[in-house]
Amino acid sequence: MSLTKKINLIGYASGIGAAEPGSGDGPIVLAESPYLSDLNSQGIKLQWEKMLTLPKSNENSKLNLVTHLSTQLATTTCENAKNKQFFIVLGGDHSSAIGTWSGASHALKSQGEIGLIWIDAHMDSHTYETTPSENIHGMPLACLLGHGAPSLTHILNNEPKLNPKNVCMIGVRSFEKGEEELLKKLQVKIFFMDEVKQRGLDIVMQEAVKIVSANTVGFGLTIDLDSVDPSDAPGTGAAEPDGLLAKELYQALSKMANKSNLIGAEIAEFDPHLDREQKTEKLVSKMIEAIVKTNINTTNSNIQESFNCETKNAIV
Ligand SMILES: [Mn+2]
Repeated sequence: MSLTKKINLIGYASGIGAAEPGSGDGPIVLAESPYLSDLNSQGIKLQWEKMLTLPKSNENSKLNLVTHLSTQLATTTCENAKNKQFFIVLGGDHSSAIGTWSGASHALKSQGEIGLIWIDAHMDSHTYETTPSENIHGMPLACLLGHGAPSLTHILNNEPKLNPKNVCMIGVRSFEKGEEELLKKLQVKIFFMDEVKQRGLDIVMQEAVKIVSANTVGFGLTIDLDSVDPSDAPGTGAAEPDGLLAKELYQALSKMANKSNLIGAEIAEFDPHLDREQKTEKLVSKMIEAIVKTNINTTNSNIQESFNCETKNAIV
Protein backbone atom coordinates (compact mmCIF):
# COMPACT_ATOMS: atom_id res chain seq x y z
CA MET A 1 0.00 0.00 0.00
CA SER A 2 1.40 3.36 -0.88
CA LEU A 3 0.88 5.76 1.94
CA THR A 4 1.12 9.11 0.29
CA LYS A 5 -1.99 10.99 1.19
CA LYS A 6 -1.52 13.84 3.60
CA ILE A 7 -3.57 13.90 6.83
CA ASN A 8 -4.27 17.21 8.52
CA LEU A 9 -3.98 17.30 12.31
CA ILE A 10 -5.80 20.07 14.17
CA GLY A 11 -5.00 20.69 17.84
CA TYR A 12 -7.68 21.95 20.21
CA ALA A 13 -5.49 23.02 23.13
CA SER A 14 -8.17 23.78 25.67
CA GLY A 15 -9.36 21.99 28.77
CA ILE A 16 -11.62 24.69 30.15
CA GLY A 17 -14.71 22.65 29.28
CA ALA A 18 -13.67 20.05 31.88
CA ALA A 19 -13.43 20.10 35.68
CA GLU A 20 -9.61 20.12 35.45
CA PRO A 21 -7.92 21.88 32.51
CA GLY A 22 -5.02 19.38 32.04
CA SER A 23 -6.25 18.10 28.68
CA GLY A 24 -5.50 21.56 27.26
CA ASP A 25 -1.87 20.41 27.09
CA GLY A 26 -2.80 17.18 25.28
CA PRO A 27 -2.25 18.36 21.71
CA ILE A 28 0.85 20.34 22.70
CA VAL A 29 2.43 17.11 23.99
CA LEU A 30 1.22 15.16 20.96
CA ALA A 31 2.77 17.72 18.59
CA GLU A 32 6.16 16.86 20.13
CA SER A 33 5.51 13.15 20.55
CA PRO A 34 8.13 10.74 19.19
CA TYR A 35 5.35 8.17 18.66
CA LEU A 36 3.60 10.47 16.21
CA SER A 37 6.90 11.26 14.48
CA ASP A 38 7.40 7.50 14.10
CA LEU A 39 4.22 7.35 12.05
CA ASN A 40 5.71 9.89 9.67
CA SER A 41 8.74 7.68 9.23
CA GLN A 42 6.37 4.85 8.26
CA GLY A 43 5.18 6.97 5.36
CA ILE A 44 2.07 8.36 6.98
CA LYS A 45 2.08 12.05 6.18
CA LEU A 46 0.74 13.75 9.27
CA GLN A 47 0.76 17.50 9.02
CA TRP A 48 -0.20 19.86 11.83
CA GLU A 49 -2.51 22.33 10.16
CA LYS A 50 -3.40 24.36 13.22
CA MET A 51 -2.99 24.49 16.98
CA LEU A 52 -5.96 26.36 18.44
CA THR A 53 -5.17 27.94 21.79
CA LEU A 54 -7.05 30.09 24.28
CA PRO A 55 -6.54 33.85 24.21
CA LYS A 56 -4.12 35.09 26.88
CA SER A 57 -6.52 37.34 28.74
CA ASN A 58 -8.90 35.64 31.11
CA GLU A 59 -11.67 38.18 31.03
CA ASN A 60 -14.13 36.06 29.12
CA SER A 61 -16.54 33.50 30.49
CA LYS A 62 -15.87 29.84 29.75
CA LEU A 63 -18.92 29.85 27.49
CA ASN A 64 -17.53 32.77 25.46
CA LEU A 65 -14.10 31.15 25.22
CA VAL A 66 -15.47 27.78 24.13
CA THR A 67 -17.71 29.56 21.59
CA HIS A 68 -14.71 31.44 20.22
CA LEU A 69 -12.52 28.32 19.89
CA SER A 70 -15.40 26.23 18.53
CA THR A 71 -15.99 28.79 15.80
CA GLN A 72 -12.32 28.73 14.81
CA LEU A 73 -12.30 24.94 14.85
CA ALA A 74 -15.51 24.73 12.83
CA THR A 75 -14.09 27.07 10.18
CA THR A 76 -11.03 24.81 9.93
CA THR A 77 -12.88 21.48 9.68
CA CYS A 78 -15.36 23.06 7.27
CA GLU A 79 -12.51 23.95 4.87
CA ASN A 80 -11.09 20.43 5.19
CA ALA A 81 -14.44 18.72 4.57
CA LYS A 82 -15.18 21.05 1.68
CA ASN A 83 -11.83 20.17 0.08
CA LYS A 84 -12.23 16.42 0.76
CA GLN A 85 -9.18 16.60 3.00
CA PHE A 86 -9.13 13.92 5.71
CA PHE A 87 -8.52 15.52 9.14
CA ILE A 88 -8.03 14.42 12.73
CA VAL A 89 -8.83 16.80 15.60
CA LEU A 90 -6.81 16.17 18.76
CA GLY A 91 -8.08 17.52 22.10
CA GLY A 92 -8.28 19.02 24.48
CA ASP A 93 -11.52 18.39 26.29
CA HIS A 94 -14.44 16.94 24.36
CA SER A 95 -16.16 20.30 23.86
CA SER A 96 -13.99 20.16 20.72
CA ALA A 97 -16.74 18.07 19.13
CA ILE A 98 -19.01 21.13 18.92
CA GLY A 99 -16.67 22.90 16.52
CA THR A 100 -15.36 19.84 14.70
CA TRP A 101 -18.74 18.50 13.60
CA SER A 102 -20.46 21.86 13.21
CA GLY A 103 -17.82 22.64 10.58
CA ALA A 104 -18.10 19.30 8.78
CA SER A 105 -21.88 19.49 8.81
CA HIS A 106 -21.83 23.07 7.47
CA ALA A 107 -19.47 22.11 4.64
CA LEU A 108 -21.73 19.36 3.34
CA LYS A 109 -25.10 20.88 4.17
CA SER A 110 -26.14 21.56 0.58
CA GLN A 111 -25.54 17.89 -0.28
CA GLY A 112 -27.10 16.22 2.72
CA GLU A 113 -26.73 15.31 6.38
CA ILE A 114 -23.66 13.89 8.08
CA GLY A 115 -23.57 10.97 10.52
CA LEU A 116 -21.45 10.60 13.65
CA ILE A 117 -20.16 7.67 15.71
CA TRP A 118 -19.53 8.81 19.28
CA ILE A 119 -17.34 6.50 21.38
CA ASP A 120 -17.46 7.59 25.02
CA ALA A 121 -18.03 6.38 28.60
CA HIS A 122 -20.49 9.27 29.00
CA MET A 123 -23.42 10.71 27.08
CA ASP A 124 -22.10 14.30 26.75
CA SER A 125 -25.70 15.38 26.29
CA HIS A 126 -26.43 17.83 29.07
CA THR A 127 -27.74 21.35 28.65
CA TYR A 128 -27.35 24.19 31.17
CA GLU A 129 -30.79 23.13 32.44
CA THR A 130 -29.74 19.57 33.33
CA THR A 131 -25.98 19.72 34.05
CA PRO A 132 -24.87 19.09 37.63
CA SER A 133 -21.38 20.54 36.93
CA GLU A 134 -21.83 23.23 34.24
CA ASN A 135 -18.81 21.69 32.49
CA ILE A 136 -19.20 22.25 28.75
CA HIS A 137 -17.48 18.95 27.85
CA GLY A 138 -20.63 17.29 29.21
CA MET A 139 -22.76 19.09 26.59
CA PRO A 140 -21.32 18.73 23.06
CA LEU A 141 -23.66 16.07 21.67
CA ALA A 142 -26.72 17.96 22.91
CA CYS A 143 -25.37 21.11 21.23
CA LEU A 144 -24.83 19.34 17.90
CA LEU A 145 -28.39 18.01 18.08
CA GLY A 146 -29.59 21.59 18.51
CA HIS A 147 -30.10 21.66 22.31
CA GLY A 148 -28.16 24.00 24.57
CA ALA A 149 -26.67 27.47 24.76
CA PRO A 150 -27.52 29.31 21.50
CA SER A 151 -23.92 30.49 21.05
CA LEU A 152 -22.88 26.82 20.86
CA THR A 153 -25.80 25.53 18.80
CA HIS A 154 -25.44 28.40 16.27
CA ILE A 155 -21.84 27.85 15.19
CA LEU A 156 -21.57 28.74 11.44
CA ASN A 157 -25.35 28.36 11.00
CA ASN A 158 -28.42 28.26 13.22
CA GLU A 159 -29.62 24.76 12.29
CA PRO A 160 -29.06 21.59 14.34
CA LYS A 161 -25.84 20.05 12.99
CA LEU A 162 -26.88 16.43 13.46
CA ASN A 163 -30.10 14.53 12.90
CA PRO A 164 -30.49 12.09 15.84
CA LYS A 165 -31.24 9.30 13.33
CA ASN A 166 -27.66 9.58 12.04
CA VAL A 167 -25.90 9.34 15.41
CA CYS A 168 -24.68 6.27 17.33
CA MET A 169 -23.04 6.18 20.74
CA ILE A 170 -20.77 3.31 21.77
CA GLY A 171 -19.35 2.36 25.18
CA VAL A 172 -21.61 4.43 27.46
CA ARG A 173 -21.56 3.40 31.12
CA SER A 174 -21.88 6.56 33.23
CA PHE A 175 -24.59 9.16 32.77
CA GLU A 176 -27.19 11.33 34.48
CA LYS A 177 -30.93 11.37 34.18
CA GLY A 178 -31.37 14.67 32.31
CA GLU A 179 -29.09 13.75 29.43
CA GLU A 180 -30.47 10.23 29.27
CA GLU A 181 -33.98 11.67 28.92
CA LEU A 182 -32.89 13.95 26.08
CA LEU A 183 -31.27 11.14 24.10
CA LYS A 184 -34.23 8.83 24.74
CA LYS A 185 -36.63 11.49 23.53
CA LEU A 186 -34.54 12.03 20.39
CA GLN A 187 -34.18 8.25 19.93
CA VAL A 188 -30.41 8.31 19.53
CA LYS A 189 -29.06 4.77 19.18
CA ILE A 190 -26.82 3.87 22.12
CA PHE A 191 -24.69 0.74 22.38
CA PHE A 192 -24.12 0.66 26.13
CA MET A 193 -20.91 -0.90 27.44
CA ASP A 194 -22.77 -4.05 28.58
CA GLU A 195 -23.90 -4.73 25.03
CA VAL A 196 -20.42 -4.01 23.65
CA LYS A 197 -18.96 -6.55 26.09
CA GLN A 198 -21.57 -9.12 25.21
CA ARG A 199 -21.44 -8.80 21.44
CA GLY A 200 -17.93 -7.47 20.82
CA LEU A 201 -16.82 -4.06 19.62
CA ASP A 202 -16.29 -5.18 16.02
CA ILE A 203 -19.90 -6.21 15.47
CA VAL A 204 -21.27 -3.14 17.24
CA MET A 205 -19.01 -0.86 15.24
CA GLN A 206 -20.16 -2.43 11.97
CA GLU A 207 -23.78 -1.85 12.97
CA ALA A 208 -22.97 1.72 13.93
CA VAL A 209 -21.30 2.37 10.56
CA LYS A 210 -24.45 1.11 8.82
CA ILE A 211 -26.69 3.39 10.86
CA VAL A 212 -24.60 6.55 10.40
CA SER A 213 -24.09 5.85 6.69
CA ALA A 214 -27.69 4.99 5.76
CA ASN A 215 -29.07 8.45 5.06
CA THR A 216 -25.98 10.63 5.01
CA VAL A 217 -23.35 12.00 2.62
CA GLY A 218 -20.56 10.99 5.00
CA PHE A 219 -19.86 10.38 8.66
CA GLY A 220 -17.38 11.30 11.35
CA LEU A 221 -15.84 9.47 14.26
CA THR A 222 -15.30 11.08 17.65
CA ILE A 223 -13.53 9.18 20.40
CA ASP A 224 -13.30 10.19 24.05
CA LEU A 225 -10.33 8.42 25.63
CA ASP A 226 -12.44 7.73 28.72
CA SER A 227 -14.26 5.12 26.63
CA VAL A 228 -11.11 3.02 27.09
CA ASP A 229 -10.47 1.13 30.32
CA PRO A 230 -8.33 3.19 32.73
CA SER A 231 -5.75 0.37 32.83
CA ASP A 232 -5.07 1.05 29.14
CA ALA A 233 -5.72 4.82 29.09
CA PRO A 234 -4.82 6.35 32.46
CA GLY A 235 -4.21 9.79 30.93
CA THR A 236 -7.73 11.14 30.90
CA GLY A 237 -9.68 13.25 33.38
CA ALA A 238 -13.01 11.44 33.76
CA ALA A 239 -11.87 7.80 33.72
CA GLU A 240 -14.55 5.15 34.29
CA PRO A 241 -13.86 1.47 35.09
CA ASP A 242 -14.90 -1.44 32.84
CA GLY A 243 -14.14 0.22 29.54
CA LEU A 244 -13.01 -0.86 26.09
CA LEU A 245 -9.66 -2.57 25.81
CA ALA A 246 -7.15 -0.52 23.85
CA LYS A 247 -6.39 -3.53 21.68
CA GLU A 248 -10.02 -4.12 20.70
CA LEU A 249 -10.53 -0.43 19.94
CA TYR A 250 -7.40 -0.38 17.81
CA GLN A 251 -8.54 -3.48 15.94
CA ALA A 252 -12.06 -2.16 15.43
CA LEU A 253 -10.68 1.09 14.05
CA SER A 254 -8.39 -0.85 11.69
CA LYS A 255 -11.32 -2.93 10.48
CA MET A 256 -13.28 0.11 9.41
CA ALA A 257 -11.11 -0.35 6.37
CA ASN A 258 -11.54 2.00 3.47
CA LYS A 259 -14.82 3.58 4.37
CA SER A 260 -14.86 6.11 1.59
CA ASN A 261 -17.56 8.06 3.40
CA LEU A 262 -15.51 8.70 6.56
CA ILE A 263 -14.98 12.48 6.58
CA GLY A 264 -12.60 12.83 9.51
CA ALA A 265 -11.96 11.82 13.11
CA GLU A 266 -11.42 13.27 16.55
CA ILE A 267 -9.64 11.96 19.66
CA ALA A 268 -10.39 13.95 22.82
CA GLU A 269 -9.58 14.18 26.53
CA PHE A 270 -5.89 13.21 26.49
CA ASP A 271 -4.47 14.68 29.72
CA PRO A 272 -0.68 14.22 29.71
CA HIS A 273 -0.47 15.22 33.40
CA LEU A 274 -2.42 12.09 34.37
CA ASP A 275 -0.67 9.73 31.96
CA ARG A 276 1.54 6.90 33.19
CA GLU A 277 4.57 5.66 31.24
CA GLN A 278 3.21 7.50 28.19
CA LYS A 279 0.62 4.73 27.85
CA THR A 280 -2.15 7.03 26.69
CA GLU A 281 0.17 9.01 24.43
CA LYS A 282 1.20 5.76 22.71
CA LEU A 283 -2.43 4.70 22.48
CA VAL A 284 -3.42 7.95 20.74
CA SER A 285 -0.63 7.42 18.26
CA LYS A 286 -1.76 3.81 17.59
CA MET A 287 -5.34 4.98 17.15
CA ILE A 288 -4.23 7.58 14.62
CA GLU A 289 -2.26 4.90 12.81
CA ALA A 290 -5.30 2.61 12.67
CA ILE A 291 -7.64 5.33 11.41
CA VAL A 292 -5.17 6.75 8.93
CA LYS A 293 -3.89 3.50 7.47
CA THR A 294 -7.40 2.49 6.56
CA ASN A 295 -8.23 5.85 5.06
CA ILE A 296 -5.06 6.84 3.36
CA ASN A 297 -6.32 6.18 -0.15
CA THR A 298 -9.87 7.36 0.18
CA THR A 299 -11.50 10.49 -1.10
CA ASN A 300 -14.97 11.79 -0.47
CA SER A 301 -15.52 11.83 -4.20
CA ASN A 302 -19.19 12.73 -4.18
CA ILE A 303 -18.62 15.90 -2.21
CA GLN A 304 -18.45 19.20 -4.03
CA GLU A 305 -17.48 22.67 -3.03
CA SER A 306 -20.43 24.96 -2.53
CA PHE A 307 -19.77 28.03 -0.38
CA ASN A 308 -17.28 29.46 2.07
CA CYS A 309 -16.64 28.53 5.70
CA GLU A 310 -16.10 31.97 7.17
CA THR A 311 -17.89 32.86 10.34
CA LYS A 312 -20.23 35.78 10.49
CA ASN A 313 -20.05 36.46 14.23
CA ALA A 314 -16.62 36.54 15.82
CA ILE A 315 -16.70 36.55 19.60
CA VAL A 316 -13.88 37.54 22.00
MN1 LIG B 1 -16.86 12.87 25.96
